[in-house]
Amino acid sequence: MSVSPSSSAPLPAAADAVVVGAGFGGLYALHCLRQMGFSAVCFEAGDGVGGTWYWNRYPGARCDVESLQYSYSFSPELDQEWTWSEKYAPQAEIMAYANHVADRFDLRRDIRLSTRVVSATFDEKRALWVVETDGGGRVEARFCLMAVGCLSSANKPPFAGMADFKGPIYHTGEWPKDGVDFTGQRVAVIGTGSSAIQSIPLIAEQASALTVFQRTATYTVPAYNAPLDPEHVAKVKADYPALRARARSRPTGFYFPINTAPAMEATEEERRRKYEEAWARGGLPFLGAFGDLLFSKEANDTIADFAREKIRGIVKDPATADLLCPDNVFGCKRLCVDTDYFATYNKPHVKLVDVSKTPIERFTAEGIVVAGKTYPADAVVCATGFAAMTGSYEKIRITGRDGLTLAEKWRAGPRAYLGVASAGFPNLFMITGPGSPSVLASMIQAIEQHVDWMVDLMAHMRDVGARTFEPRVADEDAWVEHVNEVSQVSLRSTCSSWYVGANVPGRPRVFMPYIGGFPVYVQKCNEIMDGGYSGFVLEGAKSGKAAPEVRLTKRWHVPLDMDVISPAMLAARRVPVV
Ligand code: N01
Repeated sequence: MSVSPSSSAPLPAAADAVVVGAGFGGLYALHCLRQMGFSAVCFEAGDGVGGTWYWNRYPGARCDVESLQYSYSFSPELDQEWTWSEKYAPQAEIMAYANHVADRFDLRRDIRLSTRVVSATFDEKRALWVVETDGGGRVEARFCLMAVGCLSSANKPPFAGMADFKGPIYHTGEWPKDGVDFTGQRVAVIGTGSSAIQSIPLIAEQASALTVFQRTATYTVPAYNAPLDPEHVAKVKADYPALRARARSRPTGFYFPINTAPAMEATEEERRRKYEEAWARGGLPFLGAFGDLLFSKEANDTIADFAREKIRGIVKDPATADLLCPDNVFGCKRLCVDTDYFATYNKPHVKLVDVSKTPIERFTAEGIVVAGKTYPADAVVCATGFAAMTGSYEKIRITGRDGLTLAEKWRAGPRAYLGVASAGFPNLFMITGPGSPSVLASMIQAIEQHVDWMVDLMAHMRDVGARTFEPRVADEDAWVEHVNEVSQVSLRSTCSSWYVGANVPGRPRVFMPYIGGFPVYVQKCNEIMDGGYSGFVLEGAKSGKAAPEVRLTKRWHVPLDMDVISPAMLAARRVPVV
């Protein structure tokens, strides 16, 4: 892969905007800012672009939204010229795509790699953000766009005795650039979330012994990943805009068949047929087999029973199969998508250790101790996930009005209006921040919608001469309450997942993403924009200002797909989000 170097020119003292992070959010933000005539500097801690895909290089890492939709939709030319090789693109190909985008849109000249932002401080008098980096760099900017990612800050549980362990300890979210060869080694994997489920089958192919430490069993659906059929790709490309438009009107921002009928209105035979059909298609759309699976426990029990039956049908040892069968709500934690995950436990050198009741006691030089027994290992893989949604904000000292830090403001849980901005922090944007659909939508579409909306707001502020924008506290409070209220309707709020911050001890328990449906959220953003940014204070705006001009956001002004988001569903806040 040939890449042009990022900027080595002297850092400008000032820019219209600082972008923090050069993942998919940061890259698109840079592109849009340029398009609208704003100058920008983007800082990236990694030595390459790609964000979470840069760091998550563990074996088997790949997207689980189909590649033809897990990609930017803003450029018809890009859609035509890029060709994905597999149904679910592997990490290396997603990285190649991110690098291609950086080159094709000439983004690198504004990106500073290997540079971590350590603080962002709002200077109230001058209405400027002062952004400082670990290398001593400093830039002042009117706007700060946080493109720090939702799942980027690794969760590293501090197991006792880790320093004593004689072998290497890896985290899936900070995988070594040159890869790891486990051939002939005894490997321990801690965790059974998406990262573990993708990596375990491949680690098992190399390792001489593999021990998996499971705290919570996981539901996972087969990926049936395969090379993409060129005819299918050509068909999609012949009418790509139509697919993109359909995706935009769907609850998750990507398109797949959804059956909105309630599960309990079907007969047992009909339900089974639907589940079998959906299982045969595989992937996240399995949860779209019926419309009420995340709203009715009775309905959910039927899909959970079906999934447990599948596990028992694959795993030969009944005791291991029992341990692998989750007993919580199906899809409550993020559903996983796998290739040969359960079958891996049929291999004689793969063992599962239950740490749900007897947690990992400690590491020793030789391995990992559970209930007084040492499980020997030459290497340990922590597939222990992320401090989701807010973890990357916590790593930067962000100080707003009156010296208030974001960490202090968010101590009891994140508070942000629409998940795009937080009162007390003027001119600070949060791309896919807490309170927006973010991780419950196809991430790249969620990013694009946010960035389009944000840059349109910046352009409007320029039109009307506003110095700052900031949410009104009352509107922010009402939004946070709404996000919480909508989450209560879904069974997803009922378990200890990273959606509620429960995977990291000590974090406040708050359902962080907006679960009311991506297009419903987009409509709300559009309404707020069309209403002259109601809910926001635009300080310094000239009176008699014109209505905001809809620029980049135009493509998000699409009607809801009433086949899957009916008025009744909207009234009951039961929009099926898989
Ligand atoms: O992290 P996770 P992940 N002792 O939090 C366990 C996205 N993603 O990196 O469930 C023992 O899901 C923890 O146990 P428990 C996707 O959105 C996407 O796998 O908390 N175990 C759990 O089993 C995903 O949901 C892809 O009880 C401990 C595991 O570690 C999100 O990222 C691929 C422990 C962590 O699972 C996070 O996935 C990968 C402890 N002290 C990730 N602490 C795609 O396919 C934690 N665990 C696109």
